[in-house]
Amino acid sequence: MDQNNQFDKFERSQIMAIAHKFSAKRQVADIQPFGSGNINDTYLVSLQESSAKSFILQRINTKVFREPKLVMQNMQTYANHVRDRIKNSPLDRRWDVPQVLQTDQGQDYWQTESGEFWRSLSFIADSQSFDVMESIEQVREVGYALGTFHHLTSDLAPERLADTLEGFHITPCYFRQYEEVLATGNFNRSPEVDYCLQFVRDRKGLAYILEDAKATGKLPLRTMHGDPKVNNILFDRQTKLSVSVIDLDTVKSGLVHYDIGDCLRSGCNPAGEETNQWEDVQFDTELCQGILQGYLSMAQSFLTEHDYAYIYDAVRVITFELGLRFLTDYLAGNIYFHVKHPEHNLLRSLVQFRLVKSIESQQSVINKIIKDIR
Ligand code: ADP
Ligand code: GN1
Ligand code: MG
Repeated sequence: MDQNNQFDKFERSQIMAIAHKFSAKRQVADIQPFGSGNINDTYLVSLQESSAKSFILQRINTKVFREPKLVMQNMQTYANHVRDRIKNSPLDRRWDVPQVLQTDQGQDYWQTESGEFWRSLSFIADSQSFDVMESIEQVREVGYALGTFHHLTSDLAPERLADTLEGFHITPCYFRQYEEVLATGNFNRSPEVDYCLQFVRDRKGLAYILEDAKATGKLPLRTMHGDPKVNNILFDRQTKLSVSVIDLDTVKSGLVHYDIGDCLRSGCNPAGEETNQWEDVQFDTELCQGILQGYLSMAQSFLTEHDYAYIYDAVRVITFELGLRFLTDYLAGNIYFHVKHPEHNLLRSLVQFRLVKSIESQQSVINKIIKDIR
């Protein structure tokens, strides 16, 4: 984990004051930028009473989530559903859901005069996240965590969830946005940019595979997480088991294949999506097997024949989609994802495209893993 949202003294005192609104009148001792999310600004708040628990404070990125109140509404719907489900049929191990904390005025968010939208969440005790997977045991746990999320929401009707981010994971929509930015011609050319443009030209058809399967009824709409990359899964520091899936802003109606693909593309890239060595990026099929073993231990009961048939496509499509999103953001001037330098999104897109190539070159191995594991 790194800390990408640095802040100055003035901002610090303002954030301390906001943290205090969620602290149930206890004194705030410190706030620190936390985690390595690309969208929201996240802080860990510690309190002066040594026995009091730290909590998470987040400034929601309202350029991305235009209706943050709907995000909070979905979080409550999700949390209530999972709490009831676990009460009625308990899991055989620890599983936590972040709780939304209230302000001293009883609201589940705080809006500043300038329109910033803040919320607080309980810190999942004794937990940590990892940007890159370190072992086969760990990836099995990542798979288990996503399987548990899908298992616990398999009876949460997706219509009960609001659409918090229109067009999210509809790959053809990203393609349209890319073409619009391209048409402006308002960006610098370089050998890397030309490589990416050619890469996208060669794979246009990829954008339609999952959406066509949805349109023809092969893949149904379900409740999806939307963003189950590995650092959105928390591990217990002692037992090393996964204990929670966080970053619930994009829980909504969609294809679980985008989740399966996202979990695989982020978990099976040992170099990590932030590497500078993009030419060395590889999709590791042993890790893929581990994730799928963990996932299917929870998901086997509700997956259909069609679901299995589209797993390979899911990982290829979502990896391509993310590369396309990074590339579009680079060409548009870095307006969506947090970046640390101007070429950051271009580099990220090269990493994802290299991963797509590696996935494609191992198609038969990946399909055999899927076939053997069922
Ligand atoms: P973003 O949408 O920017 O990715 P996240 O909600 O994923 O924001 O939070 C960023 C990071 O903060 C996570 O990867 C995780 O390390 C940490 N984090 C967020 N919520 C919690 C929580 N409730 N308990 C513990 N850690 C958390
Ligand atoms: C963003 O918020 P974070 O960092 O967990 C993005 C995902 C991307 C991911 C790539 C709402 O996730 O879709 O896959 O970056 N989230 C949103 O790292 O766009
Ligand atoms: Mg996140």
